[in-house]
Formats: sequence, structure tokens, C-alpha cells
Amino acid sequence: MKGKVLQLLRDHRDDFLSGERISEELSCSRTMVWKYIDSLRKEGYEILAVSNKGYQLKGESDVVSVHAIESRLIRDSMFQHINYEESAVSTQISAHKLDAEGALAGTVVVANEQTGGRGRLGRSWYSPPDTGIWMSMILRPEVELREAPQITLVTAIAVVRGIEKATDIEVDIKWPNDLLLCGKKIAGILTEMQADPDRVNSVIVGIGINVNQTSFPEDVKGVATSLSAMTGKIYHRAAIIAEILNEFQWLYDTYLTKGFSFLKPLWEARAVTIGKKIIARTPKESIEGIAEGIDEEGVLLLRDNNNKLHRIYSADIDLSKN
Ligand code: BTX
Repeated sequence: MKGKVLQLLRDHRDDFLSGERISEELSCSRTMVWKYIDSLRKEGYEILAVSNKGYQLKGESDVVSVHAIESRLIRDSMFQHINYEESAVSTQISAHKLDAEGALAGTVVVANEQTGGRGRLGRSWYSPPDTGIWMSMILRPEVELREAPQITLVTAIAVVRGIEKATDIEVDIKWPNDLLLCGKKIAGILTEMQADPDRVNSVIVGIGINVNQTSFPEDVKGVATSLSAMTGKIYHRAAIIAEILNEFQWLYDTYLTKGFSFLKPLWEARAVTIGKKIIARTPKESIEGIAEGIDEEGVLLLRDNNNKLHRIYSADIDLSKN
């Protein structure tokens, strides 16, 4: 409800909105309206109150909260349940738990901090408080097992577009799960599946974005950057989260109804590795060659130095120095 009050105030930014009008629109008492306004102010929203005129939103807050996100979602959002945790071990762990308890598809977990954030293959993901976006979505797509990794690519398009809408910053995609800004890692995507041999039960998609960090620990300093470190500005995390979720919805819908091939051009338009000389490192081997592109299923096509074409399903990619 607090999110709806905020949404109404945003819709009437240029004029005052009376307490009576808000209480009518939301079918709640004037006292409740006052309580919501008071609570929004405590979170840092600057709301002007003038007698006989009403309320006007003068300044946004950077607090990440459920209503700060919900108030920016499209009306028929598929993300009806947003769970916020001040500190989580990993939003992936929280989401897997909710999934096992039968959470609805479209449930999202957002944390202000992760104490055990994780990447692929047991690697860790640095997730300090107050500065980044650490979130996981629970999805239940009707796709075949081999198709599930495509969801990472769909998510990458949504994150790139969401960041651009909220901040005007253009980010690149590095197959399969990294987003780069000026060649440094600004975000990572971790897609984990619960599946039977023949069917996907759920897919938990984790998204980590460095937003307002100004420094990084020694071990990631060389590879990581944040939106703020690049521009010197502070960004509203809730606004970025909402734009990503809004973008994700139509992309996911298109993916489920028309297939990944329909979204491939959007992905390719932002992919930096394609056409370049790369090294793909898999647990079994390292292959060097030219990344020719991805196929209709999202598999990376790599032509090695002996002209042999490899289909790469999962790997770490480095640009070749040769
Ligand atoms: P990845 O395995 O591709 O990348 C992990 C590597 O990235 C690390 O080994 C380290 O070198 C580097 N790294 C660690 N932290 C950061 C950081 N903050 N910024 C840039 N580089 C970093 C990528 O895995 C997938 C990451 C997903 C993270 C999200 S956050 C929400 C959700 N919860 C969770 O525990 N993980 C996901």
C-alpha cells in the first residue's frame, strides 16, 4: 500500500495531491495515508505537506525497499512477491528455500548485502551493503532442460536494457553471464535449475550489479567496476531493479512464446566477444579461436586455429592477447 501511495505521488509530481484524494483512490482512511507518508519520509523521501493543498513528492530516496521497487513496476507485473532482506547469506539460497516451500513463479528476493554471495563453480561474489543490487528471481518456465541456459542470455538483455533505461549507461554483454563496462565486470548472472531428468521444475536467476561502490577488495579490483566508479554519480538501486524487472517481463514472455531465436538479434547487438579472438576455458580444456557467434539455441560457436568449429555450452571466456 505504501508503494501505491508513492506511485500516486510520483504520478502527480507537478501538483499537490490531497490526503482525501489519496484515501479515496486507495480505499483507506486519511489516518492510514498520513502514516504511509510519515513512514516514507523516515525512509528519506522528501514529501512536502501544505494545508488545504495536500502532499507533493520533492525528492526520491535511495533506500531499497519492497515498495520503492513495487511502485515502479508496470501495472500487470509478473513480479507480485518481492521479498527484501537487509542481510542475506545469498539471495540464491533464500530463493531456493522459498522455491522448495512452493513460492509462486515471479517471486523475487532482494538483499541489501550478501555475506556469502556466490558465482559459478563455487566462486564467491563480493556483495557489500548499501551499494549494489543483489537479487534472485524464481521462474517456472515450460522449457526443455537443454534450453534453460538460454534464460541467462534473456536475463542479460533485460539487465543491459534496464540499466540503460534507469541510468543512460550502455553496458556490454560477454557470453554467457557477464556484463562489462569499459571491459570491466559490472554485473554477473547466475542461473541455477531444479529439474527432473525430463523436465525443468524451476529456474532461479541471480543478478549481481555493482552500482555505487567506489572501491573493491584486492582480489577483484583488477576485474571489477561499478556504475558510480565510471561516472562519479550515485544511482537509485530500486529504480534500476524495477526497470530490469519490467524489461525482463516482455523479453521472457517473448522467449516463452516465440523462442530464443526471436531475441537473438537483441543479444548480438550488445555482445562484445562476437567476431573476436578468444580463449574459452572449460573444466576439460582451453580452446583458442574466433567467436563466430551464438546459434539459435544460445550455444557459443568457436572456430579454432585449425578451422574446427566447437559448440561451447559453458565456459569462462577471455579475450586472446595474440
Ligand atoms: P562468475 O563465476 O562468472 O564470476 C565470479 C568471479 O567474478 C569471481 O571469481 C571474482 O573474480 C569476480 N567477482 C567477484 N565479485 C565481484 C563483483 N562484485 N564484481 C565483479 N566481479 C566480481 C558471476 O559468477 C555470477 C554472479 C552472480 C551474483 C548474484 S548476486 C545475487 C545472487 N546471489 C548470489 O549469491 N549470487 C547471485
